[in-house]
Amino acid sequence: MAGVMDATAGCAGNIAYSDDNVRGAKGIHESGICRMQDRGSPRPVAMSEAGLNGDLFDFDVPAATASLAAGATLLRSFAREDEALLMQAITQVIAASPLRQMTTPGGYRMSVAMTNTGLVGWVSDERGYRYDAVDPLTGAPWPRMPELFRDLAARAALQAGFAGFEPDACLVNRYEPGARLSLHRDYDERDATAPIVSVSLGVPARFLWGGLKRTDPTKRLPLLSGDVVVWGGPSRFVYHGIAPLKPGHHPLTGTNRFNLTFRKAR
Ligand code: MD3
Ligand code: FE
Repeated sequence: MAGVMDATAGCAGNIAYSDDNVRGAKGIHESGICRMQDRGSPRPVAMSEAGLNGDLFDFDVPAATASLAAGATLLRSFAREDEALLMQAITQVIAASPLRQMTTPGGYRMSVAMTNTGLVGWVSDERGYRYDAVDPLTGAPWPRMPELFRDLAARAALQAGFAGFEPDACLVNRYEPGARLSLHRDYDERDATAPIVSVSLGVPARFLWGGLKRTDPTKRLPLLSGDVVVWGGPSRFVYHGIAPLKPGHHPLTGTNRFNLTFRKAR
C-alpha cells in the first residue's frame, strides 16, 4: 500500500498517524499477544489524541478514535466488520436508484457518480443543489435507508458525542480512478446542529480539509476502507474535498471507492 504511505507521510495535521501502527495493531491482537488482562488498558496508538473506543470487549482491535479538530472525530476502522454487508446494501440501493454523474449549476459534469437512500436525496442540476424526495432519474422515491446504515451512523455519531442522530438522507458517492471532489462545504441541510457522518469503503482516498474560509490552508488525511468520520459542531461547515483517486484495488470494491455521507437534511 505504497500509495497510502505516500499520502500519509507528513500530513494529517495535528495527528501523527502511521498506517503501519494502525494496521500493525491488528496483527498483535490476531497473534494473541493482547489478551484479557489487557482489557481496558490503553494500547499504544499512533494518533496523539487517540484513545480507546470504549468497547466493552477487547478481543478485537479497539478502533482508534482521534479528534481531528473541534467537533470532528475520526473513528478509524469503525465500520470494518460491516464492510461486506454495507457493500451488499449499496448494490441493492444502486439497483433501485442507479449511480449517475450529476451536473453542477455551473454546467460541469461531476466525476463522482452519486445516488441516495433515505427520505430525501441530494441532487444537483443546472438549477442548483437541493434535497428531493424523488429521484429525478427514476421518478420514484429514493430507496429506503437500510437499517444497517441508520444503525451504523447513529452508533458512530454517539461515539463522537452526538446522541440521537437520526439521518434522513444518505448520499452514496462512487469514485472511479481519477475521480475527485473539489473543495466545497455542505450547507444544504436544514439542521445545522446535526453532524454529518461519513463512511469510506474500498480504495483509499486522500481527504482534503481546510477551514471555514475557502482560502484557509488544507490538511490531508488518508481515509481507508472502514474509516468513519463524524463532522459536527465547529467543523460542520469546513471546506473539504477528495483528491483524484489513485489506482488501487480492494476486494469488495475493485478499483473504486465508495463513500456514504449521512445527513439530517430536514
Ligand atoms: C466535513 N464527500 O459527499 S467524506 C460529500 O469522500 C463529501 O465522498 C467526501 O464531501 C467523500 O459532501 C468526503 C467526509 C466529509 C463529508 C461531509 C462533510 C467531510 C465533511 C461535511 C462537513 C464537513
Ligand atoms: Fe461534502
